[in-house]
Amino acid sequence: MKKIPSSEITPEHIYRSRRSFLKSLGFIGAGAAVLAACQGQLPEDTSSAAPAGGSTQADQLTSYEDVVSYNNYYEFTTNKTGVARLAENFQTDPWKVEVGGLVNNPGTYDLDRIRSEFQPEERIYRMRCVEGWSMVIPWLGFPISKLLEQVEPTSDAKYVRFETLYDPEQMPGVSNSYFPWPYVEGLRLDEAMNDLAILSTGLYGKELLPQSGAPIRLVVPWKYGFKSIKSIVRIDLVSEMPVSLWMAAGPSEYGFYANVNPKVDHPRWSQATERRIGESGRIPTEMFNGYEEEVAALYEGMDLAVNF
Ligand SMILES: Nc1nc2c(c(=O)[nH]1)N[C@H]1C(S)=C(S)[C@@H](COP(=O)(O)O)O[C@H]1N2
Ligand SMILES: [Mo]
Repeated sequence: MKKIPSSEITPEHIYRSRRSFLKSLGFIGAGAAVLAACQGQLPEDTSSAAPAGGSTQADQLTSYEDVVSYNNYYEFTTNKTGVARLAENFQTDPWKVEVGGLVNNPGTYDLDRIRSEFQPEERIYRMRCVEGWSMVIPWLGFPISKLLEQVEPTSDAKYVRFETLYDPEQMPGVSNSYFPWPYVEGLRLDEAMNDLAILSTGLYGKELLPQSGAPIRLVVPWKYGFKSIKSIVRIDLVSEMPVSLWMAAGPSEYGFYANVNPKVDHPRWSQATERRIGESGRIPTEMFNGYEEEVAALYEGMDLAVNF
C-alpha cells in the first residue's frame, strides 16, 4: 500500500486557518446556492470546501484528536472511547473490495487500484449520528459514482449493497450476537450516484485509521452516521432493497433511508438538535443535515415520516 508523503499531510492548524479564510470570504455558512455558484471560481487550494448547505452556523472543523478517539464501530466495541485502542492492530493491508452483482464489469479493487483510478480529494462534510452528536470532518474521498460508472450497473440494478469485513479474530465486538453480522448497509442507486456520496480512504490528509473505517468506508453526509459503513469488503448492485444491520436489529427505529430530519423523531428521542463534539451546548439539526439543496429532489413525493 502506498503511503501518503508527509508533504501532503495538512496539519490541523492549516485546515483551521484555511477554513476561517473561506469563512471570511463568505463561502462557509452562506448557503448552498452561493457555494454552488462560486465553486468553479475558487482558487485551487480552497476548492475543497464542501457544500455548506443552508447552515447559519459557523462550521468549525472537529479536531483530529476528537475524530479519531470518539467512534462508533460495533465490531470492536459499543464503547465509543474504546474503539481506537481495540482496533489499533486491525490489518488493512492488503485489502480487496469485490464489486459485483448486477453489473457488466465486476471487479476486484485493491487499495492501489482505488487510489490510482479514483484519486481521492478533500471533501469537508458534516456528519450526524442518529444518537444526536455530530462532527465536521475533512474527508479524503471520491464519488462512488466513479466506481459505479466503471462497473456498469445493468438495467435491473436498483440498489447498492455494502458489506463490512467480518473477522472474529480481529473484531472482539462481533461476539455480541444481538447484532446480525456482518454489518450491511444500502443505498438506492440514484442516491449512490449523487455527487455528495463518497467512498473515503482518509481524513485530515492522512489515511484512515482503523477506528474511522480503514482502509475504505462510505460517507453519506445527508444521512445518519450509521449509513456510512466502515471497512468495506463487498459492494453489490442488487434489484431488491437491502436489509441493513440496523433495519434487522431494530426495524421500528431504523429504516432504510435514515435521512437526517429534525422533524421526524427517533421513537425514543427527539432529532431536533445535536451536540457538536468538542463544542458546548446544542445546535438545531438541519433538514438533510444541511444538504437539502443537493439531495431533496431524490425524495420528491415521498412521505419521509413513513420512509424514515
Ligand atoms: N462497519 C461499521 N460501520 C459503521 C458503524 C459500525 O458500528 N460498524 N457505526 C456507524 C455509526 S452509528 C456511525 S455514527 C459512524 C461513526 O463514524 P466515525 O466513528 O468515523 O465518527 O460509523 C458508522 N459505520
Ligand atoms: Mo451513529
